[in-house]
Amino acid sequence: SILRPEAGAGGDPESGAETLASAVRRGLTHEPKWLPCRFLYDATGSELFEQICEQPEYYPTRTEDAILRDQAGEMVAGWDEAPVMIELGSGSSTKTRRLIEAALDAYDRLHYVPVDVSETILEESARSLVDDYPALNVTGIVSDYHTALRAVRRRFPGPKLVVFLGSSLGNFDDEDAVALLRHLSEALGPEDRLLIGLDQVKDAATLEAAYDDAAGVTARFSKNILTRINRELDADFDPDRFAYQARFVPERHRVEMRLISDREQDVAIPGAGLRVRFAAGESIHVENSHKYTPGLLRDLASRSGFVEEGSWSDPDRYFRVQRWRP
Ligand code: AVJ
Repeated sequence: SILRPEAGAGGDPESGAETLASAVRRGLTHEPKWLPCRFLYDATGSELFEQICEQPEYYPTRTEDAILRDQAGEMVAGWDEAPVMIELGSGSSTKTRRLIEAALDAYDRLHYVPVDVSETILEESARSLVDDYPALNVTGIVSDYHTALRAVRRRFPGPKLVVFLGSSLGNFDDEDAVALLRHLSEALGPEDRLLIGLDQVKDAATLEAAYDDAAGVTARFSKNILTRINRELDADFDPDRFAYQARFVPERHRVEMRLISDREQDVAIPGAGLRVRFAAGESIHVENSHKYTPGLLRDLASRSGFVEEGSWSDPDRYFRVQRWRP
């Protein structure tokens, strides 16, 4: 079944409430120019992201999958009966199958609750999971993370294992990451756990290649935000007049992704009531992908009201999955 909880009053601007037009007005009149990365994921952007995951340079997806393949049993152990497994930003749930299978092995049955803003993705993944695992019960929640957490607390009183994989938290700035995780730690009870997967700091060349693959898929993914603004706000961006750049900034422990105007140019965005001037070399900051070390993870956990309980990595230490208790 599918739940559609109502968002709370007020709401923060990144929670899904802000329209593209308003984000474009806010971001492209700001100095330096920027756009919220969640607008990268329209149908084309989601398709391109799937292709990114298959690029040889983009190691996070396959590395996390290998960690789960080998160590999922330990990650889901420790309860007398199956905790409800809540997955934030479930996407297509492929890696989650490792955890679902481990939990079904350990507990024989499982209630899996994927949370995603896309109802289509939820429906598709719920259907194929239910077809494949007769002992699995699936309830999808269509909402942003904050709204979902409130709904989960009301509806599922028993022990919970919240799963937040794929380095999805990597898109959040430090303060926003702590705010989300703090909200989560406050929503969880003493029997509940968080399983979080985050990409790790490594040499700049490996990181920059992962975010600027030779086939140009990540560049197309980033430029798709301009195409989307053209389509939805009737703008006249020429994506070919922007170069794509990915830079690792060690002080900020993140890869920063930008589109850089290759000349001085004006862009009309009627749907946002805006004309925007770009100087030659001026950039739009479109995404950050934060990278962690074991020390940064410990800080993140403690600032968010969590304590580390388990930690699993790959032989190269490229990626890490941790289990935290509130
Ligand atoms: C979906 C946030 C995990 O940061 O690795 C990949 C997004 N952007 N390539 C990441 C992304 C460009 C991805 N996350």
